[in-house]
Amino acid sequence: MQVIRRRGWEIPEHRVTPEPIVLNRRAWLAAAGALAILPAIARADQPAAAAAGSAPVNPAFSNAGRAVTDAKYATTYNNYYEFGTDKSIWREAQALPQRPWTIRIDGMVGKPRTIGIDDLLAQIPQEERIYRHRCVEAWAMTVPWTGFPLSKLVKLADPLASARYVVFETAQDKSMPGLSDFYPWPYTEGVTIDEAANELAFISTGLYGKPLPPQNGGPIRLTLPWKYGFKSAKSIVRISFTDKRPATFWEALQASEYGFWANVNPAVPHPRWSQATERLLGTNERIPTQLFNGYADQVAALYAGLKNEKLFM
Ligand SMILES: Nc1nc2c(c(=O)[nH]1)N[C@H]1C(S)=C(S)[C@@H](COP(=O)(O)O)O[C@H]1N2
Ligand SMILES: [Mo]
Repeated sequence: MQVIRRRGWEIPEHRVTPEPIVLNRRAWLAAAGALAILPAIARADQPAAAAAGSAPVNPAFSNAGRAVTDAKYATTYNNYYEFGTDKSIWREAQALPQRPWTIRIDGMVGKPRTIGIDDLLAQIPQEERIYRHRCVEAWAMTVPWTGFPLSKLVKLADPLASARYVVFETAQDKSMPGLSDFYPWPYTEGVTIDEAANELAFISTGLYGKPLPPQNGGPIRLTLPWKYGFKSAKSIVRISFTDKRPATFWEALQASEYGFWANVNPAVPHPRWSQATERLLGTNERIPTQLFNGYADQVAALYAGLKNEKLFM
């Protein structure tokens, strides 16, 4: 990953968030939620609606304490190395087919299997959550994701009691020019079983009330708001359970810069830059970075027993 270079089209704007529009959308979503009490027969063909990315807002995550980033920035400024190392791969990423899409569930599970994404969406109710996102490169955004808690997917996968880590492997597709580069593909990330069980750990299938765009990791990605963004693996095709800590993509590439834990911490600089502040996409405002990206109350306890681990990078 490289140091931020400001692109011509990242013109600072005064207020990226058209708050009334966000509120209107929420009101609309609330109305859509009210429709959900219609008889089941009216919902029998809902997988299409679920796949469309809109779902009722979870009130516990309806306010991330920051203005929501304008969708045009979050969907056109992306890290997706399979498509190339610069931030403007969103057009190229449109070539990644979003259907059919299957996810292999294997390793230490009761019954290894492959599940189609629409099957999965039909089995787990969707909700919307507004989360802050902090890239290790010191840019940040605040966006509404649609999806479901990772814990629900773990439950469905039915891991053995001896499983200690959940490993996510992501797509390798012929539409991806970056796969010819020397990186240790496939992009792999992992969390502990305890991290996966945390309320904040989320699987995203939508963004801004629409299906998750390919450049943001469509059709299905991980979203871990207290960790640096590289942990949130995009376009997942395989979820494995294991008792050994996995070799993850960025750690394999450069362990001194991108560690397994990667919890956001303003006090631990990246070897090549400070992590004390972050730049908000859209406004380019620079604000202080918070420990665990401001989610310490929900996640700090996960790491209480790991004093000797290199926790934050
Ligand atoms: N498969 C895959 N997942 C990935 C990446 C990637 O290059 N490939 N980049 C990561 C990084 S560094 C960040 S910051 C986030 C960016 O997500 P966004 O483009 O939706 O903002 O995706 C993460 N997930
Ligand atoms: Mo990142």
